[in-house]
Order: sequence, then structure tokens, then C-alpha cells
Amino acid sequence: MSNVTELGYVGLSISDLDRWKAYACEISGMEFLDEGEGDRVYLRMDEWHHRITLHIDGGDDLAYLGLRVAGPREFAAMAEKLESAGIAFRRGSQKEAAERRVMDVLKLADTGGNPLEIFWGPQVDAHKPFHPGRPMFGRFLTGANGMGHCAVMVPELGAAIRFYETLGFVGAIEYEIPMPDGAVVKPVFMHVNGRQHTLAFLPGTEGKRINHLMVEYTHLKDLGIAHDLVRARKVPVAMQLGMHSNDEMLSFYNVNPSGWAWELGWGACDAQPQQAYHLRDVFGHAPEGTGYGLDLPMDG
Ligand code: MBD
Ligand code: FE
Repeated sequence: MSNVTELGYVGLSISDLDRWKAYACEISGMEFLDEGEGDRVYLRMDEWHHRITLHIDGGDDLAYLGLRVAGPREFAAMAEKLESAGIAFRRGSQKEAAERRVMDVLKLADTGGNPLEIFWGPQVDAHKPFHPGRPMFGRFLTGANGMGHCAVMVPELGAAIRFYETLGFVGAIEYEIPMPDGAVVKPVFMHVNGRQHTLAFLPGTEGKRINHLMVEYTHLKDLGIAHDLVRARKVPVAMQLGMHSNDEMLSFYNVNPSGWAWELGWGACDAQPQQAYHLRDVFGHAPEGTGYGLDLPMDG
């Protein structure tokens, strides 16, 4: 088996570090880590060295998604599989692997040009307890289900599905959302572990590569506190609190200092063995702020 096992880490291009630090740590509860490298800082969510790298280069978009494989054998098998599928990739140097705090890394791009890194062996600082950026009742739900999920833009859904199936992802269209103008939006959701989806795909090439990043709390109280803080600090909300139909997660979408949506959630169900599709969400999720790629009438 050479399949991706989890969304292990994410690299983000940012411009305003002070705002990002206050946002990610004081609102979301992530731990800030500066290793003195100058051009980047880290956000911790658990005992891993980091789950998010903030690259201070002004891009304000996704820099790369880090997809984990189990170990060196799976990593070698993945490289062989990519080669025989005709998918272009580059082997990262040992310096590049060390830069990501992993044992080995491959660099490639998906069918939408979204930069991907496939790696094995993250640095896990088991001796260094996660210390949240604000008091938390629980933790971020990571473990075998990875750090969360990410929704990215791709020009064509069919090609993206075939590409990610090669990497070991399973999934399909899970919504047919009727738009006011008569169009129907059909997002795709794919999983690699117990998390109902690890990646989601929306059709389009306009704007940023990333639509949103989702992180999940173990305790509903922490989602509630984040929601209060977002409202108190007047952080824009792209989609209001509600429950998704596919993963049954209670979540809301607020806008981070790079101007794209950060989904905070709690209570998702596991990935199911069979596919289904939905026309709307269970309740809530009404669009609020427009222009963040989430102007979807998920509330029916
Ligand atoms: C999700 O996580 C999501 O972001 C959307 C738009 C629909 C269902 C689940
Ligand atoms: Fe989501």
C-alpha cells in the first residue's frame, strides 16, 4: 500500500504576521512557534513540531498541502506509482525535507496547480505538550484523522478525482446545490482515513487556490468560545454556524487575515463506506459575508 494516510501539514503564504498571530492563537487556540528563521513561523495544534507553517512572503494563499504516507516503503511505492501514472514530481533534497521537519518529501502539483508535498516521518515533539494560544477545554481533533480538511479550486472535477484516486483518495460529488441563477454547484469530497473528507474540490480558476481550511475541536465549548471571539472582534463571517449534511459537523466560516475562509468545527461523523449526495445542509450555514467563494445557499 502506498496511499496517502492524512493531511499532515499545510503551508500558508501570508503578509501580516502580527494579525495572523493574534488571529490563529487568540481566536482559534493554536500555539505559536518561532524558530528564528526569519521568513516563517509555525502554528502547533498537537504534539507535532507544527501543523501549519506561515511563510511571510505576501502571497496570502495556500503555499502547499503536506500529504503523509506511512513510512519509507510506502514513500518509495508512491514515487513508483506516480511515475507509472505519468504524474510529474520532484524528489526533495535532504535539506528540503529537514526544512519541513520530515524524513523525506516529494514535490508535485495537482490538476489545478495546487502545490502538494508527499512525505513520511514528521518530527513529533512528544516531550513538548501542546500549549494552546488561549485557554481550551479540549484539544484540536487530529490523530489518525490528520489535522483537518482543506477545500481547493480545480478547473475540472473529473480530472481532479482521477488524480487524487491515484494518491489513494476515495470520494465523489456529495452536494447538488441549486443557485439562485439556475446553475447547480456540485462540490467533490474525498477521504483517506476516518475523517469524512480530507480534501474538497470546487470548480473554478478565479481568485485564490484555497477556498477554506477546516480544523476541528474535541469540545463544543471551544467552538463556542471561538465563535464568541470572532463576533466580539468583528472578524468577517463568510458562512454562519450550521450543520453540514455530509459529515454532520457543526461549524462556521470566518475570514482570516489573508482574506480566505477558516472553518472551525466540532462533532463530525466518520467517513461512510457508501456515497450519498445532498441538496442543502441540515440547518444554518446561511451565507453572510460575500466574496469569499462561499456564496452558496447551503441553508436551502
Ligand atoms: C464541508 O466541510 C464544507 O466546507 C462544505 C461547503 C460542505 C460540506 C462540508
Ligand atoms: Fe469544509
